[in-house]
Amino acid sequence: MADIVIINPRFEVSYWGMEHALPLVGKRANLPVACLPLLAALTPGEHTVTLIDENVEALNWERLARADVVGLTGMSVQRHRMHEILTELKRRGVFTVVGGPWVTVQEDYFGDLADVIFIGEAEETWPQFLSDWKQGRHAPRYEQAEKTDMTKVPTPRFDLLKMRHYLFGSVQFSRGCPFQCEFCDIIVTFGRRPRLKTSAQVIAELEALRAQKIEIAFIVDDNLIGNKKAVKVLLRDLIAYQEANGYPFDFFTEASLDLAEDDELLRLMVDANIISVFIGIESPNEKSLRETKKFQNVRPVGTILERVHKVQRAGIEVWCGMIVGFDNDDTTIFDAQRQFLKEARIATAMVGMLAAIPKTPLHARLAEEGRLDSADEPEYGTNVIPLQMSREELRDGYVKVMRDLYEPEAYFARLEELYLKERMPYGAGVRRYWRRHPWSWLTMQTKNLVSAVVLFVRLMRNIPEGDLRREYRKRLWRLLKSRPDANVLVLYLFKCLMHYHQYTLARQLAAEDGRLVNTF
Ligand code: B12
Ligand code: SF4
Repeated sequence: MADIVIINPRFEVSYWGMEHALPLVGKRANLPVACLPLLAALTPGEHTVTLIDENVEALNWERLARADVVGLTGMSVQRHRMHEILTELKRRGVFTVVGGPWVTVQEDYFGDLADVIFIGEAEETWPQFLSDWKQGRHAPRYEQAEKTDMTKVPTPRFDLLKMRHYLFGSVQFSRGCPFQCEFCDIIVTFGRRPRLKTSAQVIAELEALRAQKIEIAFIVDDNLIGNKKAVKVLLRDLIAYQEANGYPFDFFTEASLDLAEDDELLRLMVDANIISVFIGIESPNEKSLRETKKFQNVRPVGTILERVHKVQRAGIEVWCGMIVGFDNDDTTIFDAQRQFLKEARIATAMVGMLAAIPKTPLHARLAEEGRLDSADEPEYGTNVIPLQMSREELRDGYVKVMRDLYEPEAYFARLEELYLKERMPYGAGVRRYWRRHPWSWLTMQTKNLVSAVVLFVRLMRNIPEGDLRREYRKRLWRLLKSRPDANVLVLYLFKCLMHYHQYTLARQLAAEDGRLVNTF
């Protein structure tokens, strides 16, 4: 029997990390990384597993030194901390294993600090390693020959995490994405054939979250609609589950823009109460989209704007990822991005400089062209050397776009355009349910009002900048006058919270001594 500890190291500040906002509402992390509770569930019962999220609790080195195996996960924005932790564990003679998105694409990054590395999915390799380790004949590197059969993935052990410290929960329906974007490492790791769990697995996962009192969950799929036919079956069962249980969950997720081409899928997602979807739009520049093989965004089925508006009209808020610095981008791209996002009414837009992740086709192409900066932390924030502008122009343009997007006036103009002018039918699915269940509606309205008051008080008490507090009050008041609805009010308070993080991040980027944070 082994004493196993699996750690999610501390994150550096990032766009989605919400680090500037979380303390305002008494939370320590946005959501638990999905691999921790999953790896625990994959561990044979003869071993004991302890999960530690360093974003939630500090590491206890003495405790770690007693473990038989310490495992680390991590993304690019955790690599420095992973390195530090591994160095300390090595010093203490601890046996270490590393897996997750970063080591998967940068296998040699930790050198001898890691005794074993795992490349990609680990549903088969993790139990295999434990069996090998027990017999004293483990390999230094594990990689599955076949992609994971998602119908066999167990229910994550959320009970081993301190769930009360997270803002949201996480649940996974599928892995893989059928598209072929040149910069994307997801398809390199998880493949282009979407693989789904069964409805029974998903519902078991939701029940496990409910047992932890989680009400908002991120569906952490690479692309929820990678296999539209199969996901529709799942969504129908999810709707039945929501109906039968009084709509216990609000969801948000990630999907590709072709969502707008399928009315039935849109309706099912709305009915399942998926309230926001993150879409990789990347660029209003068609040439850049073609260059990067994002062909799903340039299909002759209407403009990108029309498609975004269609998703919004159905009742799902669109969040998006945008990229500047493609080979077909010159310095006019920055204004084009700003203009596009304004017209698209997208408040929550993560803009990043094109970055070449190792193992992607983009990385291979740029290496061949001699256009890669090999520094671990490139001076200009990305390892890509742009074609039609200087590195300074790219960096400064990116920082300025971020800064401009999150100026309160610009941000709330986008938000008000969507919620006050267009009056996006937010939460249309659950509202249909509430019309049939007025008692449930009343309970939720009351609950939302209480949450709104709590959130409002926290924001007003904890945001140090008086001008921002005034701005938020003004916008909330405007909302209340035009759309007095407790459900939308809570959402708006969340949007203020998110704004606070993004605004602070953008300001820090623009500061003279600010560290350049890219989305990679
Ligand atoms: C959902 C998601 C998010 C969510 C949730 C993040 C979270 N905290 O959990 C949100 C939207 C908040 C998010 C944010 C960010 N994300 Co993100 N995200 C994803 C996505 C789509 C799925 C991740 C997931 O939960 N998968 C499901 C779990 C079960 O899979 P897994 O973690 O890969 O684990 C499996 C294996 O890797 C392995 N494994 C993992 N760890 C370990 C450890 C050991 C010891 C072992 C044995 C095995 C093992 O076993 C698991 C089972 O097979 C991935 C893409 C992808 N498919 O990887 C990007 C991805 C991980 N994100 C990425 C990035 C860059 C970010 C941000 C930094 C972006 C930004 N600038 O804001 C932020 C970080 C914010 C933060 N502090 O949380 C990158 C990382 C790049 C890299 N190669 O390192 C990815 C790969 C996407 C991409 N290419 O851009 N993200
Ligand atoms: S749509 Fe998203 S997940 Fe799919 S290949 Fe493109 S970037 Fe990757």
